[in-house]
Amino acid sequence: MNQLRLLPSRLGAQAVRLLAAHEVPVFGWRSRSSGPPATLPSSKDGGSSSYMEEMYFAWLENPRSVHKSWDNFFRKASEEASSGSAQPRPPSVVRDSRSAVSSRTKTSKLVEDHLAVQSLIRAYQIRGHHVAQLDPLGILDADLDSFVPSDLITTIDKLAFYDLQEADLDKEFQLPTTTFIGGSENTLSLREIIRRLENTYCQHIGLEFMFINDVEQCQWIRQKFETPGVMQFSSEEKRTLLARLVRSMRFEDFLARKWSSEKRFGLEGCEVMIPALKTIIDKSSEMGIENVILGMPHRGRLNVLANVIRKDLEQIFCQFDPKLEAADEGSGDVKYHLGMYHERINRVTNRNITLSLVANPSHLEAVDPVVQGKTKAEQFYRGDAQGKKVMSILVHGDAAFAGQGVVYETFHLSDLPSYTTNGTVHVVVNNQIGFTTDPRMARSSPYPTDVARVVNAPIFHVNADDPEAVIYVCSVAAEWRNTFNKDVVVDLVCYRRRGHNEMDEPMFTQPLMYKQIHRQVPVLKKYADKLIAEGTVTLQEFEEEIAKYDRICEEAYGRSKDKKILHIKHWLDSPWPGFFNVDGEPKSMTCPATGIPEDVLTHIGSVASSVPLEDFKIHTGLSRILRGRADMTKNRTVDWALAEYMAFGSLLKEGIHVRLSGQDVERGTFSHRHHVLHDQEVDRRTCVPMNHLWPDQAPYTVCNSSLSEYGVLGFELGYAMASPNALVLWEAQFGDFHNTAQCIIDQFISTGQAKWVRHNGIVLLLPHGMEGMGPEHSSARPERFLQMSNDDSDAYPAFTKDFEVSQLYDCNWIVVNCSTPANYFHVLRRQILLPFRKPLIIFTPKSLLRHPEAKSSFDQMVSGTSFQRVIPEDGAAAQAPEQVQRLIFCTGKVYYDLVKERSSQGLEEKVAITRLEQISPFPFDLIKQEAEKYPGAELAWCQEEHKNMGYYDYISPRFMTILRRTRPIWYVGRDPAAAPATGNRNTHLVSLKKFLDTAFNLQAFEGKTF
Ligand SMILES: Cc1ncc(C[n+]2csc(CCOP(=O)(O)OP(=O)(O)O)c2C)c(N)n1
Ligand SMILES: [Mg+2]
Repeated sequence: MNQLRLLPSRLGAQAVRLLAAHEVPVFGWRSRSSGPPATLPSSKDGGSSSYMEEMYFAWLENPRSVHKSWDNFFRKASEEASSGSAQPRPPSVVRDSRSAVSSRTKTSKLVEDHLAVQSLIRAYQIRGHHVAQLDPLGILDADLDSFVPSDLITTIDKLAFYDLQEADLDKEFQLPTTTFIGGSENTLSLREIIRRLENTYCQHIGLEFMFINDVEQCQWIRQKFETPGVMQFSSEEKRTLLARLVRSMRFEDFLARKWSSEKRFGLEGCEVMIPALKTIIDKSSEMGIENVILGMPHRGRLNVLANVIRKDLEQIFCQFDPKLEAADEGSGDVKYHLGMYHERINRVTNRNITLSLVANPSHLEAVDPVVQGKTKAEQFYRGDAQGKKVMSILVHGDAAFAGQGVVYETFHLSDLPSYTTNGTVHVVVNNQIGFTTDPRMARSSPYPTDVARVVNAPIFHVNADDPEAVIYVCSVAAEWRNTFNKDVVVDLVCYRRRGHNEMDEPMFTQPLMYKQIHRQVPVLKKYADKLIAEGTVTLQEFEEEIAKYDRICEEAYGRSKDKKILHIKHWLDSPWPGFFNVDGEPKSMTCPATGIPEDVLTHIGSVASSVPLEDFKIHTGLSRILRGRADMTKNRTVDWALAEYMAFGSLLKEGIHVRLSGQDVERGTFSHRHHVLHDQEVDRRTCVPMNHLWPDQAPYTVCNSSLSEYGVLGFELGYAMASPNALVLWEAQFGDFHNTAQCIIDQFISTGQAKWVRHNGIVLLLPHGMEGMGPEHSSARPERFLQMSNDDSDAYPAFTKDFEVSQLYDCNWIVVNCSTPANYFHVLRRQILLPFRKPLIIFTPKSLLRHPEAKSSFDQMVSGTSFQRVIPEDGAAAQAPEQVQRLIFCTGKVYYDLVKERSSQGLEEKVAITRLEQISPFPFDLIKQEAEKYPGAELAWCQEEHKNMGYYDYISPRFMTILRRTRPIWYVGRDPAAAPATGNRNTHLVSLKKFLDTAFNLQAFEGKTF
């Protein structure tokens, strides 16, 4: 690319290099070897390059059609290029070319000077932020580099870079259409041009936006910041800003005074974040936003709760009381992780606004996709397809924003049709440190915000000690979001007055920075002094404002002492009005039968085997599949895919929105689902038959996701958070890939209710099974989910009437491995018919999807039928249980291997096989019944997974408890191993045969003790 250059020859080699680094080649050279190579300023936003391009193409057609100066110019450039001298040239060559300029005509000089000035303007637009004064401490470079771009006129002598001289400063230049610095003027002197550019681009705001591939958007930003006098505030606005700063600062001071040794992750050094967030909210409310969903980390969170969300102060203060008792179930969470939901009138706009702060774990940035999912769902339920009513704001720390991969994954959801929230405002608290780590050791990108460039989000860096600049930037950011419905980043370059938390000594690791911080005048004082000096407020008014807020805090503190009990429910970020009773309890403790009338099954089956759109040509292979579905429906049977169809379709009929998301879920990784039909002749013409079931059905969304697990699972979890009346499913391509979303599973799904009393009914579909495909793609790691299940292995349960449902209510999640399509159908429906919500983990099949035996009859799905937690033996062995010598318990696909082997050995009467379909919570009652039914049988657990994996470690102590340790439960399965499966097909088959032999060797455990 480097040799592709053509610039006015008088721009020195360095200029050529610098511009080339930021510009794109725009000339469509006929071929690299035949024509002169070129790089010119991008034409995408118009300006000089387009003009030059025009000239160039005209010159190519006919050299005489352009002015002589252009002819000379292109001729010379062509010669240079073909002689190879377009490479950066030594200064002597540059000087030579400059002297050539002097011989040019006056017109040529005029054109070239104008081009130079255009380049200069563009240089500021592109690189001005590198020299903007962003660090309030004045000691660091926000972009981690002290270089000063050569093409910014930081000293007079740098005019020479453009072959301009001091004498040119007072010459008037025509302004290009790509700048707004002129206001109503079309021309300005060079001196004024430079002054205005410096003002816009090199003061307390640093703008990064010239990478955006859209002229209109670039123009919009230029207009917002370049237009003279844009940053003016009324005295009312200034007073509001001051009052907000007072609250922000005095809140932290108050906590520091009352609880000097408590962690609170104070905001000191970035107090401006409170007015910043409030401005974004005010401005958005003004533009019609009614619901703002916030996600943020620890820093300043209490302050945001108090001063942005407006949580009662006493509710916050009482959290510092060590004697406060918990009233709710679960373990709760620390105060700076809790969420919040609040509806109120926005005082600036006088409109209703709902604010929610999503509870989050300590894992930084993990909440980002969750907030996006919740936002998407809220937009969906309100029919707000454009995001005009609901929006999200994400606050980030500088180190986390740069370091955590989920930030990137979340950005990549921002423009996907089924995942977009129509623009998020990101606010980075860039205190230039992460715990004890210097950013120079923590990131390789110049700014912590560079990740946002991948989605063409503009990035506004701003010195956080200039509150007016911050407010202006935030208001533009909110407007940007509302205008273009795209993400935008506000980078608050600030400092951290104290250690990482209030107990930390920052001087251990950042001595020089903290020496400066100790000298730093707090922003409130600086701003108050400014307003007092300019006469906007008096000292007395300022002091009264402080006293007023201090009094508010003191009074709330007094009231907080009366609070003896903490209700985590008061910190719920997503209330579900009407779902629970007034005490927040389920309205019943029953689960209705999950079967459905046969005519509904038949109807869904017929739609699932049809193409509801006219003139829609599907693939012949798919026609075959649809015919198969029609046959099954006629024969009153279902396979896995059809059972899923029946479950989704019937819920849609009942008004339940269903959303299935994950990689390639539309077709299904195993090509079994086909929920989206593609017209074979018309590009992008698709049909989702599931949305053609009934005229008044709920909508069905099925969407192939980006190739992310962490981001997408977090998103779906957030989506499921918004309403209990939706079945939200995330499918892993193969079950093992869930481990890249482990943080969402551990920190939210498994523990969310215990920490935040928040129910969530998300369903995880995890393809699982040892099928000789090697160690990858085999195991969805059931052992991990089971190890995190909270049911007690050692407590002998009390078998009350509602044991089944109360067990479900008490658990942290439900783990199932269904062996029949009907049971899969029932468990999906039960998920919604339960009077509460729990995450559901389903290990789903691969080969069983097409296994001829793995079919269910309509009889197992019609009204009156239900999910079977255990499927007991129902063959010959069950007819004469006292004859049975061995009762094998198993789960999932291995059942079919066991049945086949039993049959081949003719052991149907001696060996019973019972399937555990709901593994957790453990169906103690049914297992007890089964074991007691076969009093003379040895009990064995058979699994295809290795012994240290799968289910054995979970079921074994539970069997012991329910059998009161009177009978052993023998293990049959693969030996312990490090990898989940072998990569060798033969080893796989040998080990399968080996454990099947053991399963039916009735002497295998003779003489063994337990
Ligand atoms: C995923 C994750 N890794 C590590 C930590 C531990 N940790 C807590 S705060 C912090 C530093 C965060 O720095 P930054 O994002 O700049 O926020 P700041 O505290 O400076 O506001 C670290 C490493 C964490 N909470 N989450
Ligand atoms: Mg930081």
